[in-house]
Amino acid sequence: MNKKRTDILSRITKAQKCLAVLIDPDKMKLTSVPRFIKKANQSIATHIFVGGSEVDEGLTESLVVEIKKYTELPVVLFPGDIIQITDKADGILFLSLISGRNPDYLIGKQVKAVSKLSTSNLEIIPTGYILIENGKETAVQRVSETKPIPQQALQTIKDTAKAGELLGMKLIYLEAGSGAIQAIAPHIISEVKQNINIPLIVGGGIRTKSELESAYIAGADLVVIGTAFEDDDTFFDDLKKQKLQTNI
Ligand code: 1GP
Repeated sequence: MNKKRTDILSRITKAQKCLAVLIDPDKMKLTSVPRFIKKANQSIATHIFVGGSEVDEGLTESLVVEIKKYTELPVVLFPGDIIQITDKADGILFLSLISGRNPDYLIGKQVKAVSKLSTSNLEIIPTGYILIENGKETAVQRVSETKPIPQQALQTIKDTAKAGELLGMKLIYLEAGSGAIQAIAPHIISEVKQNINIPLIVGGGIRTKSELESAYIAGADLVVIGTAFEDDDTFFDDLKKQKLQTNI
């Protein structure tokens, strides 16, 4: 276990901001991978995340193999389920959905994943995953049968993130959900960041360069964007290397 390196923790420790491009195996055709990844390579993206809430068996592995033909960027699994685990990637966010109260997503699926992970070389990154309400029901909410934390419940959001840190998690992920109407508000990012001593990932509903910059300025160490690239891959052109002011 833990032989490959994804660079996530080391880059963030050096105060470098990261951008992960999220690819959902259910939505990305293998034939679209070369063009998409070429554009990602020319952008400020630092990681490729692969995962989705509902993905058929086998799709993730073939997608990861195809992506790795075209990029040196670390490929990190962001799995919605155990069947998305493949040794072909470099690492995995080992998620616990700590905003919810469904034991399967807090610890059940993690226990079932161990036999697969113990024979893999993936870098395993324990991650406290916190779903925040965004204005519509998300796939994570539906599949996990959990409730997101309301944006107004700031103290609960902060305490949940801190509890994740105290449990030994290495990252906290504030998630508004794929295609969220409202991304995580900058004041929530900033309050959570000030209250924890581990790196912060933010994702869900970020569609523009200015929203990305706001998330970084508020304190996000790594931002995840999926839908905006899926809908229009010319968004990569706005994010070409050296175009952003933030130190990436
Ligand atoms: C979803 O946070 C990610 O898990 C990315 O969300 O697809 O809205 O960018 P978007």
